[in-house]
Formats: sequence, C-alpha cells, structure tokens
Amino acid sequence: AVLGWGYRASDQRRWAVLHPACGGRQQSPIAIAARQAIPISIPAMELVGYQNPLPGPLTINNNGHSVALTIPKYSSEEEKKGFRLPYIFGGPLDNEYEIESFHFHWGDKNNRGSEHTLNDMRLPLEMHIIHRNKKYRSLAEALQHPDGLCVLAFFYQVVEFDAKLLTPIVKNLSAVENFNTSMQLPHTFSLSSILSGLDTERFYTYKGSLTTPPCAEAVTWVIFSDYLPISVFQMDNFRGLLSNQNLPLVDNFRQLQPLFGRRVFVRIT
Ligand code: B30
Ligand code: ZN
Repeated sequence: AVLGWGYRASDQRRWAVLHPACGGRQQSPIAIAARQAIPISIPAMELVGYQNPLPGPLTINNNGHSVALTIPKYSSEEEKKGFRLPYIFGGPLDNEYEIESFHFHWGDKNNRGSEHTLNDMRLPLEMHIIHRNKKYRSLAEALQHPDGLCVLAFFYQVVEFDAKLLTPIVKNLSAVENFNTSMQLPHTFSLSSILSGLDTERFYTYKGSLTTPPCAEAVTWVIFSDYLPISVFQMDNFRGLLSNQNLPLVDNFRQLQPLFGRRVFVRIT
C-alpha cells in the first residue's frame, strides 16, 4: 500500500481500510488451546525434499515488517536433471504444496513475539514456511483461492545452552539491518537442518488467512506443538533489525483474531 502498514494496535485496526480482507471472518492468527481443539485422526505431514540443500543463491530480505528468505525456482535445465523444490502433502491437505518462502515474527522481550498463542502463551519467535498449492501457478493466483496456501508454523523457545539451528540465517542478519535491504546468503542449507530434532507428529490445523495485509483468506494453517530452540544471543540478532520507520523491528505480530465459529483440530498421535 502507498503509506504502508504498521503493527501498533491503532495501525492494525486500520489495515482493513486499504485491505478489506483484513476485516473478514477467517482471519489469523488465533489463540490455540489444547483443551478446545477437536482431536482428529489424520495422516502425518509429509515434508518432501526438506533434507536437500535449498536452491541457491538464497536471498535474505529485510522488508521492514519481517526478515524473509525467498527460494529461487529451479530453471528448466535443473528440472530436467531432476531437481525439485521441497513440497508438502498429507495432514489436512488434499493436494501437494510447494515451498515459496519463509520468514519470522518476534518480540522485543522473550515473553512475546509469536503470532499464534498456545494455551495462552506467547513464544519469543514463530517461523512461517509458506507453501503454494501446485495447482496454482503463482502466489498471486493462489491468494485468490481458499486452498491456495499452506503455512507451516513453528514456535521457538529460548534455551540456555548454545542453540545453533538458525545460525546460517542469524549470522547474516546484521547485513540486512536496514529495511529494504537484501543480500545473498554465502551458503545454502536444508530445511531439515533448521528443524533438526522437531517432533512433526503432533500439530494443530485450521483455516485462516495471511497475518499481514492483504490478509487473504487462503491459508490452511499447520502449527506444530513441539518447540525449536533458540539462544538469547540469537534472539538479539533479530531485535537488531530496523523497521520501515527506522525503529527497532520488534513485536511484528498481529493481534489475535476471532474464531467466528471456526474449528481448530489437533492430530491424534
Ligand atoms: S503469513 O505467513 O501469514 N505471516 C504473505 C505470506 C505469508 C504471510 C503473510 C503474507 C504474502 O505472501 N504477502 C504478500 C507478499 N508480500 C511480500 C512479502 O512477502 O513481504 C507483499 C507485501 O507484504 O507487501 Cu510483505
Ligand atoms: Zn508470517
């Protein structure tokens, strides 16, 4: 949008003026409560190609409201050689969804930062891995369909010991301190390496939206209940980034949205 948008409560209340979907009835994030989720027997999520190195060069971008990594598409030459982007299926999904990008939401303090809450808790960091339904050819097209995207959400917990999973990303954050800056990462890595040790068997799922403008109601959310570890030192690297108003880029999470009768499911393990 012309004037952009911000995360202050007074700014968030105005998102729907320029982006009407932000005022809809299937918005994200929401409060997730184990006791209120409906247990269902559904398949595990299958994360295909997550163990392969992501195609390079990976670009890291401070867009003023988050730090995002975009995944380059393989060329037709590379596709002929059999290279494929990571994709997912299973869980609540009826189709295959291919990775697009991933980014983070975090707080100024360790007691906040995540967009979804889990049993009334806010975690200090939440990672979103965005996948596009393969039946749609672009992100823009996918955003126009209720089954357009699947976002995998991962919570982080601050630990005392050295947590190194996010090192390939965190050690480059200082290079994109200012908003509207990007750089190519010197080394690619696999998604499995940043998810190492995570139990993917147990997750919540519900139908929602992008948590930022344009707030398209196109997202099947899959939210893992297991936590990934991050150190205080690594959290401080996120907090050193600058926003589109040249202020510390922190607390980039949206307020909780009403359920309006939607159901939240939890997978039976
Ligand atoms: S989220 O996972 O629900 N937080 C988008 C994707 C996922 C989420 C939020 C937004 C998205 O695709 N937004 C439209 C594209 N963006 C570019 C971008 O990725 O950075 C355009 C924009 O908003 O102006 Cu920010
Ligand atoms: Zn997000």
